[in-house]
Parts: sequence; C-alpha cells; structure tokens
Amino acid sequence: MTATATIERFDALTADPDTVHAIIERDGVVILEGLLSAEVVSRVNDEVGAVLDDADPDAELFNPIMKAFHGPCTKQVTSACAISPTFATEVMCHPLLLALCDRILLPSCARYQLNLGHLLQRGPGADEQLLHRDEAVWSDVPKPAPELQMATVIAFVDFTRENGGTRILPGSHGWPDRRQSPAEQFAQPPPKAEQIAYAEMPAGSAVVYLGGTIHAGGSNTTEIPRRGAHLSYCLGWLRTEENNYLAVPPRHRGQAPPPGAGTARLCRSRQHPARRWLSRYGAYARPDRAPRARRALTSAAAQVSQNRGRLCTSACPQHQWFAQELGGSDQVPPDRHAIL
Ligand SMILES: O=C(O)CCC(=O)C(=O)O
Ligand SMILES: [Fe+2]
Repeated sequence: MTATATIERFDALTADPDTVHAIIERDGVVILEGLLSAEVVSRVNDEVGAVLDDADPDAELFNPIMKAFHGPCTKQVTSACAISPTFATEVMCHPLLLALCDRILLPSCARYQLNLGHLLQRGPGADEQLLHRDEAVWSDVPKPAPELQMATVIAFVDFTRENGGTRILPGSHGWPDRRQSPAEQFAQPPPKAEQIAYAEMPAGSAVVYLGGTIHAGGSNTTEIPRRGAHLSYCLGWLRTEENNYLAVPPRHRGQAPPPGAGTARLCRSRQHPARRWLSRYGAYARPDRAPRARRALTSAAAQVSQNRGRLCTSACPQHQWFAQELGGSDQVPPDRHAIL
C-alpha cells in the first residue's frame, strides 16, 4: 500500500486546547481520540438507529447537487440534534469542540453558531466522495478571508481506510488554490496518494479540520456501514447550511453553553411552527413531501409578518423550490421570506 500522509492525534481527555489549536493552524486538521465516552457513543447510536435504518440512501433530494455529493450509498439524515438529545447536549456542545471554536472562529465574529449537524452513514459500496473544501458553500466571501468554519466528522463506529474513513489533505488549508473559485479548485490536478491521510480512528473520536482543508468521505469496500456525524460551526454573520432556526428543537435552544464556552450561541431561533415539519423531514426536503411543507408554511405565514425585515436572498435553491411549490412563481411572496 502506498505511504500516506498522517494526522496528528490527541487524547481528548487530556488535550490542551491551545496546543490542539496550534496544530490545527499548522496542519489544518487533527484527530481527537476519545472525544466521546463509549457510553455516549452507545446512547447516540441507540437514539439514531431507527431513523438511520429507515433512511433511504437513494432518496431524491430537492437539491440534486447534494445527492450527487453524498452518492447513492450514503444515508444522510439532517438535524441530528432533533433526533438524538444526547447528540444535542453532549456532542454538539462538547466543551473541547467549543474551546477550539473560541480560538478559531471567535476572533472574527461576536458569536459563532452551529452550521450543521447531520448523520452520514456511508454504506457498503459507497464510492470516494469528491475532494472539497467545506467553505466552498460561502464562495462569495472575498479572499483572503478569516477562517469561516470549523468542521468535524465524528465516528460512531470504528473508522478505517476500508470502510470509508474521511480522507484529508493535511496542509491544504495553506495552498494558494484556496483563494480560487470552487470551479477553479476542482479543475486542479488530483493530489498524489502520499498527500492523502485517512482518519482511521476508534468510535467516539473526531477528525477536526478547517473550512479550507481539502477532504472527503472515503470509499466503503466492507460490509460495515460507516456511521459518522458531520458537525460544523461557522462565523455568526454567515448564513448556515442547515436552517437551525427551524432544525434545533426549542428545548435545546436556550441551553446554556458549558462553562468556558460562554461565547457560543449555537442557535438563535425561537419556536417556529414549521420547525416540526423540518426536523422530521430534513433540511434538504424531498419534493414529494411538498403538501406537508405547504401546510406547515401556510400556518407559519400567519406568524411571519412580525419578521418581515429579515429577508433571505431570493437566489437560494430552497427558496426557489418553496416558491414553485407555493405558487408556480420564482418569486417568494415577501411575507414568506423570513421563514426560509
Ligand atoms: O463523510 C465524511 O467523511 C465527510 C463528509 C463531508 O466532507 C461532507 O459532507 O462535507
Ligand atoms: Fe466536507
């Protein structure tokens, strides 16, 4: 087997956040072993098991790019915190992850926020995912930019090279192509095998990387579904990938961050009538669920008049899809902007 790059590892129980941060700045990535206890891993697995069993890896998503991105063998379930209370309280708000966010994100915003927390189960037969930088979703932010995002993939089974453990290119956060558009980045020659590291790690560990670090899910040539969660945080002034105003259940919104992480506000939302629909059917909703969406949105519309000032950009695909479902027009009525 060809030599591969390596990722520096820390024992999460004893790691000093300043030291871990220094290595993330240097390499763009670290592995935190033992971030979650075996008991927390088993509780999350119990809480998400039935939903993942039911998930259809080949389900239509309203955004076909997302479907191609995850591939036909990956079960992708949004809003993990709405499914698993343990995920919401003990994973999403983990003090070490928030301590790293304090160092990476807080210099560039008043408060950072949850960007997304979804489950990614790469099933047998899953192909290698396209290598990418997660920050490509904010490609309109002029470069150079501050760090926009800190991401993790957390293992809920042992991750191996064979079962699709995340592939990472250490140091790629410092490559000059980071300043190019996503299209130009994808046109770069593929990396050499020896530049790629594999996040092989026991269940309960996490690979933590920057928005500018190139990475992707691996191929799964085993019979074992690779169950992981992709959890990321971003600057407070960015629009998030999951709509956490709706996705985070009210009981977790007011949750006090753990001591030492007083600067995090993981979600600013208040109770919203469309939230239940969204947490049940996912932030990347399927078109065939439109009737339910319409009902939720109709009742939501009554509430949004208070909210008219907060408009989202009419170019977002979610927006356009809702607009078509609601009236066959490509314009969302102004009184519905605020809910998207
Ligand atoms: O599943 C993985 O290992 C990586 C997933 C990922 O990079 C993503 O969804 O952006
Ligand atoms: Fe990614």
